[in-house]
Order: sequence, then C-alpha cells, then structure tokens
Amino acid sequence: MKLVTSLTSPYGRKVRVVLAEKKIPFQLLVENPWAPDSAVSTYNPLGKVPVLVLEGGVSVFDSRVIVEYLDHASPVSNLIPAEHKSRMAVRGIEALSDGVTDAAVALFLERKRPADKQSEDWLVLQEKTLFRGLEALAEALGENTYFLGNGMSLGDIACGCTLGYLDLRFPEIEWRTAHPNLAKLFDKLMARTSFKETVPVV
Ligand code: GSF
Repeated sequence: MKLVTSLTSPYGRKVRVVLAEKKIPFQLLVENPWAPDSAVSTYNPLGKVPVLVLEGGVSVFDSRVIVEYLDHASPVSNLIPAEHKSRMAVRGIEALSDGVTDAAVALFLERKRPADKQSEDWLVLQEKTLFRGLEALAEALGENTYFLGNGMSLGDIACGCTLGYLDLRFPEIEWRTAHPNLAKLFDKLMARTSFKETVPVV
C-alpha cells in the first residue's frame, strides 16, 4: 500500500506513527497538497492528505478512517480498543486533538495571507479553539501516564502529533509551561522510534 502525504502534515504523521507502531510496510509518496501541480486530487477528490492507496487502487481517507483501517489490518499493537466505552474515549481524544490541529492549521494558513486580507475575528476564533482544546486535553490526561489505561493508544498518538505540530508552526506557544502533564506525555512519545522517525520536516 501507498501513503500519500506531506512531511509536515500532522494528520499524515498520525497515520505514519500508526503504520510504524503496527509494523505495516508501505510506500511513502510525498505530495504537497497546495502545489498548483499537486497530484493529490487524483487520489482524493477533496484534495487533502493523507490518503492511503490500497493494493488494487482503492483510496482511503481521511486520517481517522485510515487509522481505523490500519488498526484492523494487523493485530500488532492494538491502538483502538474493541470495548465500546474505551473505544469512544480513545476516539474522543483523537477528535479533540484533531480539532486543536484543525484550529492550528487554520491559523497558520490565515497568517500566511497578505496582512490586509487576514481576518482578525477569524484568527481570534481559531486561537480560542486552540487554547480551549489544549486545556481540555490536559484536563482529560490529568495525572495519568496515558489517556486510557497503562498503554499508548490512538488518543495519545493523535495528541502527540498535535503537540509536535504546535512546536513546528507555533514555537511561541508555551504549551509545556501551561500544561506540564502534556509535556510529560510528549517526552514519553518522543522516546519512541515511531515518533522520532516522523518529526515534521519543512
Ligand atoms: C484533514 C486533512 C487536511 O486538512 C484528516 O485527514 O484527518 N480531516 C483530515 N490536510 C491538509 C494538509 S495538513 O494541514 O495536514 C490538506 O491536505 N490540505 C489541503 C487543502 O486543500 O485543504
């Protein structure tokens, strides 16, 4: 199978970490979705990365559907619990993390526009979402080692990719000082080969 993604995409990183943790071999196809000649829309009509292209050519997107597919594809390192309540908890943390990432991506793109075209109201709205989402993640983690139980799940992976994206695009945001428990989780994740090998590259 092929994974179409950019090397900065936090959603793409989530999928790459899952592939590495589950030891699933794949071919990496690096694509910039914003390039005028980007081939991404030939894999995904929405023109977004990541896209997983299965043997036979079927495209799977977005990242939440891809990770669901991958967790079923191999029994190695189960990342989404089967039991309903735990499953909802893990997917809820993933949704929260992805939501923070969505706000961060929206902020980053808005700030790239010419200053006179940027909407201050939009920037403030996204910033509020970002900081509220971080608070909620920190509260959900509390003093626990991982979001659910004693082992790493998809929730932790999604949160780690969000925090890594903040470091990449918003190094001025001091989330470690505000939320030392998230910093502790991030350090633990960054000790893993799957996270080390997928640090975003500009
Ligand atoms: C988000 C993908 C996305 O926005 C997912 O896969 O989880 N909910 C989707 N990808 C961005 C690149 S990045 O910021 O990761 C993308 O492909 N944007 C292209 C565009 O035209 O919006």
